[in-house]
Amino acid sequence: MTTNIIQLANAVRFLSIDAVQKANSGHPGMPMGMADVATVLFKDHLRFNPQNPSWINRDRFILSAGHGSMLLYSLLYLTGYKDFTIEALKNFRQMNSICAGHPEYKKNSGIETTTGPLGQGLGNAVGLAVGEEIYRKKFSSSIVDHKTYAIASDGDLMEGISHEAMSLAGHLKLKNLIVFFDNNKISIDGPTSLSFSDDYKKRFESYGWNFFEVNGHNHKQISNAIKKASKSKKPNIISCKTVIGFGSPNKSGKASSHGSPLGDEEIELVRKKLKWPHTSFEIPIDILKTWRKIGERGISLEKKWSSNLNSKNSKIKNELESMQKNTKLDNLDSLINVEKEKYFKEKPSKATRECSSMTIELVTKLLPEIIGGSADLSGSNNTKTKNSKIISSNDFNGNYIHYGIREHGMAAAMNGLALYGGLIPYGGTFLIFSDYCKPSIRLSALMGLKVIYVFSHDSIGLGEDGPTHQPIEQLAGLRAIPNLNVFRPADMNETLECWQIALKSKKTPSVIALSRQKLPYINPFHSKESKSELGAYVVNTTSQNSVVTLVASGSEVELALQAQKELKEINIDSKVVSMPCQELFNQQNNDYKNEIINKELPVITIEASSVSSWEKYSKYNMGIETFGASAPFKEVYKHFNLTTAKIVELTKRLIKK
Ligand SMILES: Cc1ncc(C[n+]2csc(CCOP(=O)(O)OP(=O)(O)O)c2C)c(N)n1
Repeated sequence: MTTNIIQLANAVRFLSIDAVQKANSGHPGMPMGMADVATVLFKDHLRFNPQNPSWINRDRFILSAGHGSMLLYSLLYLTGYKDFTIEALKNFRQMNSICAGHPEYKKNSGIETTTGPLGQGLGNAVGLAVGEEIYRKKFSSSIVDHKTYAIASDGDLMEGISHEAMSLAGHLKLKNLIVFFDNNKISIDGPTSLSFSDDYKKRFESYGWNFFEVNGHNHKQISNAIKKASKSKKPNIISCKTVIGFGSPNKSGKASSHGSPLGDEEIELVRKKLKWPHTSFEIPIDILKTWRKIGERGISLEKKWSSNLNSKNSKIKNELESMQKNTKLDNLDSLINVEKEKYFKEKPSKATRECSSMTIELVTKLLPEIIGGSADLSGSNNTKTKNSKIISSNDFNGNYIHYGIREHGMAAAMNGLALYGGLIPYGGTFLIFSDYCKPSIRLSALMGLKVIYVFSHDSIGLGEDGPTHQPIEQLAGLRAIPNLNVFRPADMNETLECWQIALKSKKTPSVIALSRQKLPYINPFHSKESKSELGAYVVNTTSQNSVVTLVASGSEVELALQAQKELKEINIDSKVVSMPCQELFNQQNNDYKNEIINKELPVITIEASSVSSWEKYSKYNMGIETFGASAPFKEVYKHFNLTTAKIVELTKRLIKK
């Protein structure tokens, strides 16, 4: 241990202490405890370039224990990331500050992912490490060969998601993944012994990880463990025995340092104890210079890397660029249009999960950067196609991951894949189990990532599996998430269009809910323009003077169209609207919205699901407000009064005929 490195670590500690104190809120204990580990990592191991935070071959650094955000912000400031000025640090936790309470992903800033919900960062790190393997395989280790580092706390490792994520990483032998476990044995309620007695070593080794143990305040031990981990053939976890609130005479080793400012008096005592005589936010120039030099090393690292890349065949360089920027997406529209035209002629009656499969097969031919998968429901979600090539521990030259029954881990890993750069992940399970992915879906939306969730078996239409498997409130719950497009296509045409929108979407993740049961082709006219892009459109009107509007999504569009026929037989004219995406419809101008849903006439909405997300369009909502039932699907529909007879009956009542 040289004095210098202790001072470097203390700079991280005191910036964290001071920022939390100034904000009068935050978590000083974790950054104080992990400052040594982070300093060794950034000083001697991490490859990064603050001048270009998006350099594709940088090592990724994920702070899964997001509550320790000041650790990250201090490091980004000290090493010279331009968004992280001393002023920004002083604005910790204030409105619009880059130094938010928990790290919030911002492209090109140095914050690789949004963390705070414990365990998510670890799941992201697994996805990022898979991303690295995929890129390395495609472009060779002379172009892509970097590590993914993460810091995980007791809380991260207690969360269920950590089991899924780490088990998957072990299975895939993600050797470039190195996790530091902040083993301070303290969480909010007190010592972790209150609730936890797992044997970590056995646990991690059984996943197929290397387990190292170091004193997290011993720089040499930390560095040696990183060196060993760097050469391994498996994922690595370095358990760092640390003291939370290190340096605080009265609060170190105690839960009291976890989540509140230390207080002025205690801070003075820490300054004395750690021999840091400087004022609040003051970093002596020599220490700052040393840190900045560490950051500057990245410039030459990247330069060297670039000249190596430039010396290669230009085809490789172009491919790398094309993959990162998804340039092949430019050809998507024409590809989709050809298919739309073809199916307009064929008018296939198919379950939309099959339509989705046909679309996936099509688009994966064009876009090698699409990385699919399923949580053990490939055949049911129809996510695996003839173009799917399995990714395994000995072959990352594929585009499909068997995630196993690990929905939460899958969703978090997909966020990591999307964050990697250029990769477009999609992953499947039943809509009912979207609940198992929900915390990660929320983060896809919060971060604005292009992640595509393929959720089949989207209603009581799945039939005999019964209420445990029949989603009721899931669509409404997903629609309540800001910045998430929830698609529920009705036929092949809409499925193609929904996939097209999802793939082109820049900052919004997508859910595509798909039927298990066969549905008719409902698209009445061929148009190159995407109708689904408007969120809703008129499928059929029996007269310009329709007296009722029937609005439905997915499988219930068929029901609405049948009811329309029956209404016509008794001289009631109606308009049927398909609404594959409420979020996109809500974004249209008022003229269009009024044209589609004329509120002067009765509007009936029909969806085999909770009605709560439809009440904004109408008072008359046909749906399901209880759990489902176990029976053949047509009977279940009848049981819940989702029938044409009931639509006709309600219409008659509303128009008083
Ligand atoms: C999913 C989730 N549950 C609960 C919390 C609230 N929370 C924040 S930190 C924390 C645990 C703190 O213990 P640890 O992870 O050991 O962090 P340390 O005390 O070492 O900083 C909890 C429960 C959270 N952020 N995420």
